[in-house]
Amino acid sequence: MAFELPELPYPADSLEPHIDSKTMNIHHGKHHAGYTSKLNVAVEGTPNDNKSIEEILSTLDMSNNALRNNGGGFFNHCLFWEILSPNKSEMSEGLKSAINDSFGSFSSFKDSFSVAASSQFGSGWAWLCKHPDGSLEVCSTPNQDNPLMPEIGCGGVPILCLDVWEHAYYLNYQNRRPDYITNFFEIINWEKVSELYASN
Ligand code: MN3
Repeated sequence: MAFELPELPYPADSLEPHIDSKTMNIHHGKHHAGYTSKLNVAVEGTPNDNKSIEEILSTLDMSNNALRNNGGGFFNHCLFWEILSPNKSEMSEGLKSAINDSFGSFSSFKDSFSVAASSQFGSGWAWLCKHPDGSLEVCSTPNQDNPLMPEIGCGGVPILCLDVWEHAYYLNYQNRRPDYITNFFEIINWEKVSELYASN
């Protein structure tokens, strides 16, 4: 059962001016498509062949670089497209109070997430994760690693993420990663993040 590249849930130009359509098209159609097909090569004929991506990542042998990089790349981008939206939405009361309980305020959460995203050296991701007790944690990971993988040092289920690889922003922002991070907050699908908070 092969993994499939999901369609973008909105038109590629609809996140402009925050993320430009050329970046979206290359990012989804080339980068994410590449991770997807290489993931399929990495699982074909192995015991991982019929497992969900979450199961593959949570039981990953971290020395299996093909699976680590392409499985991570597949999962991370699937989540990333889902938690973006051209439409403004409100977060649930449940998520709002979890953010206040874990960070003190939305503004402290935003600062903490922005620092995680800006201080990740080189390529990687920033994450908001939910622990089993409902509390939230912000962290960052290098390359295509993510919090589902073993030995990552940040735990829980990821419910929000930001791709800080240069391919995610360089055409529009060049070296201005901080501006990309600021604008990311204009296009977060809080309804989806709230759904993920409630269901995980
Ligand atoms: Mn990417």
